[in-house]
Amino acid sequence: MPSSLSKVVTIERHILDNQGQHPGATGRLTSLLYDIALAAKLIARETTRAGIANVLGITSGQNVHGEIQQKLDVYADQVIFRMNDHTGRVCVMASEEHDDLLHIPERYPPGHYVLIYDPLDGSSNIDVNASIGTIFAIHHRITPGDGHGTLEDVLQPGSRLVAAAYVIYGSSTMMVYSTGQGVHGFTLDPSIGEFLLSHPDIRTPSTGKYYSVNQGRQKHWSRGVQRYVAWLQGLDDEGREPLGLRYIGSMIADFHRNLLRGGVFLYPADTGQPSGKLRLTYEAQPLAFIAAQAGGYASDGARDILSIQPENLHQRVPVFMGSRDLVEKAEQFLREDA
Ligand code: P6P
Repeated sequence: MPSSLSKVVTIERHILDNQGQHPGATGRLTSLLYDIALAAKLIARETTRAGIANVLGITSGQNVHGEIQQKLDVYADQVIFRMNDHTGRVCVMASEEHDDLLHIPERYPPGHYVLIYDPLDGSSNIDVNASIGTIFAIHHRITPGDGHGTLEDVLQPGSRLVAAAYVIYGSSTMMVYSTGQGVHGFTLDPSIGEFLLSHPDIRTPSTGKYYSVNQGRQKHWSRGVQRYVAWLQGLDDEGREPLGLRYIGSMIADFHRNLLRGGVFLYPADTGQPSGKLRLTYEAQPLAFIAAQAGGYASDGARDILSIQPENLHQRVPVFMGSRDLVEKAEQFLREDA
């Protein structure tokens, strides 16, 4: 085989190759991940031409959080639902853009998996051409029977995730996923419309070069968080070099850079946001799963995010995630401050 072909590993090929490590695998998860990749390609196509395809700008609507919906938010949300509502692989979905569960239409058979997603995270950055992302979390259904999924199927701890993925629409479009067998990155080759393996077995360094936080909210943080960030800046020790501050206000972009280079992303609780800003089920849990699979860690400041039992679909959670040493240091400062 020509050497150039031996390097062409598509998502489907990689998942199928990996599937061998899942005894009793049926191929349903492989197909579901492929459906997700197709949705990502459609969203990528719109994001890369947003400025000319009249999909820039805002809609007249707001989402459940009172956030103004960007046209691309609505498009991405609809694409993901429609790519998965008829396949017979999903029993229920949930999206950042909808208050309630998204049920499979009666004309289609419900499936086995639960799909929870943030269709376009960081969408307020669309009009300024900053990288944005889509986040997916996949659970097995836990309620008996083969009918429609329920809220119980959705509100599971991250430790039970079957798979998680994110797509980053940046200088290139990448899909990063894990099914519990490590973390693997694929780059979209627009000339053939396929995601090709570009970052096999991603491991995040145990410590890092960057910290990512909205420094502008410093006066609203707890004393423990303020002391932690001062530590990251080396302000407590003349002899220790500071980490670089990298924060572009789009979590997927900050998370992805830190995953590859080492670092910590934090969105802590503060006086204005007592539970932080980020949502547990479709932002913190999937990224915590991926961080852990890459050798990193994600905490709410006190405990592993993957151990948290969600109480409701849109609950928020403080987030410290990335290089294990840096996240455990945050827990130490917050414990001392408790
Ligand atoms: P702030 C985008 O709205 C988002 O959910 C994340 O992608 C991002 O990291 C964060 O909010 C930015 O929030 O308060 O710093 O503007």
